[in-house]
Amino acid sequence: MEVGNQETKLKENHRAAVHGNAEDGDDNVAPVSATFLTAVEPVATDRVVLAIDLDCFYAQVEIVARPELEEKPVAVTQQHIIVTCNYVARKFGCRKLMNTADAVKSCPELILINGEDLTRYRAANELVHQAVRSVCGPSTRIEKLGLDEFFIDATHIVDETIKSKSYNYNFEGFVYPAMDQLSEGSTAEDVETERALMVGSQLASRLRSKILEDSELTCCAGVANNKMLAKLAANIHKPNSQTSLMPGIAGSYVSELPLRKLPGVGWKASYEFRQIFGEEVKTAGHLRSAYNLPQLENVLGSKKAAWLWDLARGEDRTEVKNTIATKIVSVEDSFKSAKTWEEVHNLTLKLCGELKDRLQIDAELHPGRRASTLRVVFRKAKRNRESRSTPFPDVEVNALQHAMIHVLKASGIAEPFHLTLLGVGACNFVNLIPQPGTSQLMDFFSRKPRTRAPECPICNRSLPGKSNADLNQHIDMCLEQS
Ligand code: TTP
Ligand code: MG
Repeated sequence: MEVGNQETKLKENHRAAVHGNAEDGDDNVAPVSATFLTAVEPVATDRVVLAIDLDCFYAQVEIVARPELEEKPVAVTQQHIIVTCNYVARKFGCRKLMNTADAVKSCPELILINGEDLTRYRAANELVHQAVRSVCGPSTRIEKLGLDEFFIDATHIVDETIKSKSYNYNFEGFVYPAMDQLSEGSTAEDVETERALMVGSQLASRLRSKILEDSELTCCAGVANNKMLAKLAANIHKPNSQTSLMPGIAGSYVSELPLRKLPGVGWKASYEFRQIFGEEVKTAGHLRSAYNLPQLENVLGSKKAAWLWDLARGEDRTEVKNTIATKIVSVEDSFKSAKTWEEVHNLTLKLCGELKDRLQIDAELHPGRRASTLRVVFRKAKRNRESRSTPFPDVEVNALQHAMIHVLKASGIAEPFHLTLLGVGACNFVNLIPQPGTSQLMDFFSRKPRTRAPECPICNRSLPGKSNADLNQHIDMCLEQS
């Protein structure tokens, strides 16, 4: 069971020993906490990274579409290979990348589904991505790896949650190592790190619930101080679970792993390592006892040696890359009623200031992209929300506000108002950084953004040849539905 003795013990331990009480307003960290007897070389702990890995992804997508398959063994095939199978089939010995004939031999009841058309899996991936984005907000780095894995740099969310004291004193899901391997006596820094991971585990739990709610898909999550450890942590308890990996134990946990199991070490590299290091060097621990960094550099060259050396110690400084751009950056505010232009003026000023801040963050996350459309949303009294768009002005508060008010006036809004919601957003981003070998290079030199059909920022559909009014109507419809 996921929430068991281990968690209860941790709750008690943390409540009693780690941080005092969130409500008592005491920021001081208690000096005594849980730490690990077997700790070796602690890893850098300044970040909180989450890894999300969907369970038997293609098989789950198929089962969601055909719920009658849920209790049955199901495998998805591509060219006579099982690319994945559900956990019912795994109980019968079916495995990923097994030959279909062998899989059927070990499980004659196995239901085979052709998974060569990826459309459904891509759509499910997008749903999951939207769910992750909606929980983490627009300024969080989210990196997509393949169709079923995501890394999230949760550092700033965790920091803010701790600052606002809006967290509980319990880890969600499993913690590695189990409580009986913990002992007393850690530094204030360890306590801070544990607290950050604990808050990260609560975020991971919210993410998993949201993913399930929006896509009906279960997943595993790992919570740790870097990408590599988060990915390893996600694999500790499968399926439909989450695990937080404590930094004190990370080095010794990684030591036990065969080199092939280190994230990023494929078959080719592990074969090469066997040739170079010999049969005795099976695990990361073996490697660390047999070589030091300069020796490793001698045999692998400096770049590869540095990479493997870090991996073998559970260290990973690589950033979570923001591979998925948000389609719309927006802010909105609802209120009882705004009745005058003066009130609208103040509200729009505030919103445009916030939008500018968000766009500055967006510019850091996606250097070179620029919004081409400003979208204004409003609601009159209890009516449905309406939206209008206009070409995007400068990213300056006054220019944004001027454009926003212009749009509101043009939409026929006039005193006496009864506005209950106002919002403003930037969308239809175009990339001004040239992609070598594409027509964008020419666009860049002529300083013009690439022209393309406008896209609905909600459903992402391309809407060529639509008038502004049609576009607005389409987006309103999507907003309503979403
Ligand atoms: P994985 O995450 O490796 O596996 P999984 O999600 O099916 O199962 P698990 O519960 O162990 O995480 O791969 C994700 C999807 O990628 C998988 O559902 C099918 C597809 N896939 C391929 O297309 N080719 C492959 O070689 C593998 C391993 C997976
Ligand atoms: Mg998976």
